[in-house]
Amino acid sequence: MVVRVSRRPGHHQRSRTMDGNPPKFEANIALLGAENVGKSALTVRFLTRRFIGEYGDIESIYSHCDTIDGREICFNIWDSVCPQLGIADHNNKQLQWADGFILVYSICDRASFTAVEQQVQRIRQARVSSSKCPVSAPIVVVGNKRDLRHRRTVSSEEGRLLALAADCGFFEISAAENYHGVLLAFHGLADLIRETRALKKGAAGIKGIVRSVSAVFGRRRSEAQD
Ligand SMILES: Nc1nc2c(ncn2[C@@H]2O[C@H](COP(=O)(O)OP(=O)(O)OP(=O)(O)O)[C@@H](O)[C@H]2O)c(=O)[nH]1
Ligand SMILES: [Mg+2]
Repeated sequence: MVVRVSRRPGHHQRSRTMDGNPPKFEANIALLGAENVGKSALTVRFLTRRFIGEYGDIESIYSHCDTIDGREICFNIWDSVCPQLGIADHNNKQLQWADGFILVYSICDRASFTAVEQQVQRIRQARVSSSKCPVSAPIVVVGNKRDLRHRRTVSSEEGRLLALAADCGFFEISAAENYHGVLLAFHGLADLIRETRALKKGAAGIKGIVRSVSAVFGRRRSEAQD
């Protein structure tokens, strides 16, 4: 397995805003899914707007900056290679690293849908058991290869229901046919990551207030006893 960090030309110039401040938002996104579902096709489409056709099997982490609603956002995208999914250590590394996940299946490959169902459970369980904060990492489920709907074995409803049941975003797209759907999936995940961070911050804020209030009242109580 090779993990290579590659940066797009111009990334360094764009990693700072015009007024010299660091980027407002940065997110680590891991793409997971069975073999041949189009993880690399999705990644390359998002990075270059192009569909090349064949992608090889190099596992990579790419950095990419973009502007959403006038705000700069930087993505680090881990395009994983399928066989690594079964290796616990590797999986854990990805779970620790990622702020959010894009889980990809092919609408023509039922086994790849089953793999996504299992991956959703794994991510939910890992985060709940390991994190002090009960907010789980956001997930977007992507049914790819929509252009091959005549060979479909997974209905749109099944994809939507899985996402609904596990509180994930859902998109059915074709990396081969167009860029827009791919863009929506990445930006949809960015929105969810932003919401999750706000929730965590809110929870930490409330904990902080409770701690301060307890400290003040604890002090008053001990002063009253003196
Ligand atoms: N028709 C069609 N083919 C696609 C689409 N996306 C990817 N493919 C093709 O599916 C094959 C696998 O695509 P990859 O992007 O390499 O899949 P992957 O999930 O990265 O595969 P591994 O890295 O081997 O796990 C390639 O031949 C792609 O051209 C799509 O939306 N429609
Ligand atoms: Mg690949």
